[in-house]
Amino acid sequence: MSLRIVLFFTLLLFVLCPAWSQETAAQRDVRMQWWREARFGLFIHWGLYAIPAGEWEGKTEYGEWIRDRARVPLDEYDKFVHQFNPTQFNAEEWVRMAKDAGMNYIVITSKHHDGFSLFDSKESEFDVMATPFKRDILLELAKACRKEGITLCFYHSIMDWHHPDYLPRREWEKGLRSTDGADFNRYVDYMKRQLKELLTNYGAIGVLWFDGEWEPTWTSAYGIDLYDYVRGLRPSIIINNRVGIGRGGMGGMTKEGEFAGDFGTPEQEIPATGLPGLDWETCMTMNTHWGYNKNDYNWKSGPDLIRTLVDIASKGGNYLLNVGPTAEGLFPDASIERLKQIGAWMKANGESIYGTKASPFRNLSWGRSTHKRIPRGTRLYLHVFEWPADGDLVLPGLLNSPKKAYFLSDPQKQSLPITKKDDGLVLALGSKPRDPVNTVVVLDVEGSPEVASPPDIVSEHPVFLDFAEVSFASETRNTEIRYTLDGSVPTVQAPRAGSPVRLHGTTTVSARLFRGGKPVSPVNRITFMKVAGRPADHPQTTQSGLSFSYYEGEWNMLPEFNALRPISRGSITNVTLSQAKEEEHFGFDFRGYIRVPDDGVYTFYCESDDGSRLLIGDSVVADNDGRHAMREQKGIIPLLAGLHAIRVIYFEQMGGQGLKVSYSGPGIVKQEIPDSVLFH
Ligand code: FHN
Repeated sequence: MSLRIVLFFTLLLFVLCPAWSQETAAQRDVRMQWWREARFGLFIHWGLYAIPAGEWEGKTEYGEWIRDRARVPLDEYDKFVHQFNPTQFNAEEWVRMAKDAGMNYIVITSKHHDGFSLFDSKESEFDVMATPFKRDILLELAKACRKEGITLCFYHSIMDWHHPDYLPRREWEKGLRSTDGADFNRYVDYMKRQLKELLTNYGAIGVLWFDGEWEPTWTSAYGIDLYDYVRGLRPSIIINNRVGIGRGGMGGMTKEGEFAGDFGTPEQEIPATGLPGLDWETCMTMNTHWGYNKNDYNWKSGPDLIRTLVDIASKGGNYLLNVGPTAEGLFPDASIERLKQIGAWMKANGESIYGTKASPFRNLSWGRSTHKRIPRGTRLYLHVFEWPADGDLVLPGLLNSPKKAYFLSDPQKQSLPITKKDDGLVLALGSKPRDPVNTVVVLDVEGSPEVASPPDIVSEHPVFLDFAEVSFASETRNTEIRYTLDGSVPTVQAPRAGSPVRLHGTTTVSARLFRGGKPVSPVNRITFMKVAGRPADHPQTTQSGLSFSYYEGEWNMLPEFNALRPISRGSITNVTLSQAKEEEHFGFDFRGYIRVPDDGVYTFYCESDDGSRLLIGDSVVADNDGRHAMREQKGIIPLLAGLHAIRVIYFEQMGGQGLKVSYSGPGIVKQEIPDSVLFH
């Protein structure tokens, strides 16, 4: 085959599937390395919304969403362009505060949902050069970051409430802003041209942090194309999972099978455990708003923020902590104070965060741990939040041979006494913590971390009606599980776990790992309760389906519907939102009976955006209250065969909406509750 043909097919391959989609794991590790080691960054939400500072027509609860939440007409909001003049803005001061806080990167809003560009964009008149300030804020920030060795990153919103080609319009402005002539593809081209400006004119950019990906016009195809486009401009750039549509709500991780970008983005929450093999970053506010709100005094304390940073790092994640600057260009004093507190702790302990990996322990009652590899061993950083009353710190299940332990803040690194116990190590720390917020103890051990976590004791439910089957599991190699059924501590003489054990009455099951005839893990203990099922109800029901009451109002949590007057009532085949008269600010109260075929333990699931709750009789079984994207909560209840009163309540505040109710039970795999089992 001639060289020309080979070159042609090589080029074709590159065009059809860009190099990064062929990126090897090793190449990806190189690209992600700085970000994984950085661990801690500053989020900055800044724009025109800092001018109203959360207040509009006497209400003070707004933030960066003020144009939408307060329903500010476009021409009214655009007037802020003529007021934006942050004369006290000093990029070097901002970057210095971030660096002194121990932060390694800054993610700033190049454009938030309101469509205002915080940079000099040749593609838009709605940018910082149209304001009295007339300075390219991002260019000044880029120079300051380069000077201080901080990586600059951009947050860029896909959703755009200003550009005429962006669709959909806000619900409330559909009558105010025509969609005639709007061309979404033309908007995507505009967004790409702005991104080219951002990735060409401001030097090396570390991360593109997309957001506002949840509206129906944005698709996975657009997301993958945008990812490829951006990587084509900057092959080494890192892009979050909000470039696509695969994010699972505020939990932030990518749903199975969806395009995942380069890292997950939990928002205002931290995954319950580490997520091995996944890159993720939790973003959080210091108070309750991203954009500046002058009336928001609900500040998290410095110690809480430090422990949050440690908690996230101990699970292998990054922490992106937000500041919302004022219209004058200043960080709020409360933010500055907290950045200083964090910085003081990081100055003494940053080594225990940067470049570390997640804790090898499943959980530690007294704090957290992080670790990094050292020659022929592992350096464990033990973050002690709660000082042991007797001064002895227990490391449950640690199998490695210890080399040395000392306080990270001790310049002499004086050795701390170490005692090897059956199920772990004990470090004698003394009576007083060196740091009341978090004292870091360094423990060097031989080899890679090996922890004998307590074995899992597994059964379908913690309660049962007739009998339960219990099995045991552990990931720790070269060990055996021994168990008891009387609450006592398993010894080497106790039965060895094998086939499932059947329980016929309430039983406390205890299990422990043994190696070479010696216990090596803490004991795991669970009590399984034999319970009576809820007796069936005997209503005079004749009709299939449920009754419903429909309400309208503004709520942030589920209201007490019994105290409200419904807009309408009726009967309906199942739990659906089909009878809603509005897109937003409405609620439902569904009532009736569900027929369950057999005695047993049933699981009910409520998936909703926003809040929902499912009751059987007077018992709350699944509580999914609050404002959130589609999210599922579940609960169990033991029932006797027959009809049981069921009630589902729901509210939609604004943004996306949805409600899905499912169940599972004896002989019923998880499924949406069918019409056929509902009556009223
Ligand atoms: O709607 C935005 C919100 O304004 C803020 O930017 C957060 C921070 O990531 N993201 C979206 C809400 O999930």
